[in-house]
Parts: sequence; structure tokens; C-alpha cells
Amino acid sequence: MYTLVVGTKNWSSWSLRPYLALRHIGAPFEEVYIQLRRKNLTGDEIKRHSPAGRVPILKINDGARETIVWDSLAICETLAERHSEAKLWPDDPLVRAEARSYAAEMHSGFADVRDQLSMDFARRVPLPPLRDTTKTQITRIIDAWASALARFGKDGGFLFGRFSIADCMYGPVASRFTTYGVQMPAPVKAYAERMMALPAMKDWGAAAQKEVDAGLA
Ligand SMILES: N[C@@H](CCC(=O)N[C@@H](CS)C(=O)NCC(=O)O)C(=O)O
Repeated sequence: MYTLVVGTKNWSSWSLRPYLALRHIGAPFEEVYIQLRRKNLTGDEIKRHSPAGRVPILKINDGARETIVWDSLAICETLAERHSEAKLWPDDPLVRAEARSYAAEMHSGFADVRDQLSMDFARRVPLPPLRDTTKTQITRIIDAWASALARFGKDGGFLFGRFSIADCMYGPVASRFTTYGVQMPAPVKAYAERMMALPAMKDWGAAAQKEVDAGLA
């Protein structure tokens, strides 16, 4: 029923988000892999799946028709709606509202973190000299994680206790902070380590390592 179109795993932070959601749900899915950063070739290949020309893309085939969903947050929302039993959002409406804000803040923000700490999942590299805006954004992420973990984390260890879309959205940031050795207070570091230890993150990392070994990333 599901096909997830993803980009190079070492780099594609956006692709990792719905991958984490799908793995959490446990629904079977096929993967279509597109090598990124090949000038026009990449764009043309993605456009064969979606006119928006960006990965990730989720294809839903119910036998009668195929629907495509593009954009990582739209895919996560669609999966949450179709698999309510997986509880990808918190039950409490006000906690859910806050979790949505976390997801949306990540989706629409932190451009300097994305730029200076680009995802390089399989590598460990020194932190580059950071712009002030990047430092401010890193502090904001750490403070936001600390705040959610302090209030909800005891009920499951994730931002809102149980694993949620907020964690899917920040999974790539856990990878970035690990790659660049960003300093974090103990509870936040423990959260990043918990995220990196998820079987889905480990599988993604193993695939990213293969890309690096093959000279593809
Ligand atoms: N807002 C989109 C952004 C997706 C995005 O920018 N994806 C990048 C790869 S991580 C892409 O498809 N780039 C196309 C290219 O490299 O040609 C989402 O959340 O899915």
C-alpha cells in the first residue's frame, strides 16, 4: 500500500522524518531511493514521482487508485490520521497543540542550523565556526527539548512522553547534533542518544554509512 520515495540517506533530513513515522507505525512499505545532488538528473528523477520535485514523497495505493503526498510534515500528518492506533500525536488536545507547534517550528525554521550543520548522518566532524544566528537557533532547540522533556519526558522518554511526530521532525537534528558534537545538558543529550538508538535510526545510519563507503555521499 505504501511507497516512500527518499533521497540519499546520509543527507536527506527531510526524508528521515516520515521514515521514522512509518517505522513507528510498523506498516509495511517499499522504498524508492533517489541519489541527490546530481544537478538536473536528481530533479528529473524526482519529478517522475511528484511535480513538486522534492523528496520525501509517500505513495498510497489502495488498489483502485494511487495518491501521492509530498512534504515531510504533510506525510506525517496523513500517517497519523490513517493510523490513529499508532498515536503519533499526544491524546490531550492541549498537549497535542503544543506538540504540533514543536513540529511546525522545526518545519518552518532553523534555517541557519540547516545551513551550517547540514545532515551528514554517518560522519563525525568538528563543529564549524558558527554564526550568531546559528548559535541562537541551537540554544532555542536545546531549550525547547529541555522544556518538553522536563514536563512530559518521564512518561516514555520522548519529547511528549510517547514517541510522536515532534520526535520525527527533530530526529534529523539529533543526528546533526551527534555529527557535529554539539554540547547539550545531560537530559537533552540523553534524549538525543535515545533517538539515535532507535532501530529505525540505526537502520537509516547503516544505509548512510554504505553510501559514504561507496563514495555516494
Ligand atoms: N518542505 C519539504 C522539503 C523537501 C526538500 O527540500 N527535499 C530535498 C532533499 S532533502 C530535495 O528534494 N531536493 C531536491 C534536489 O536536491 O534536487 C519537505 O518537508 O518535504
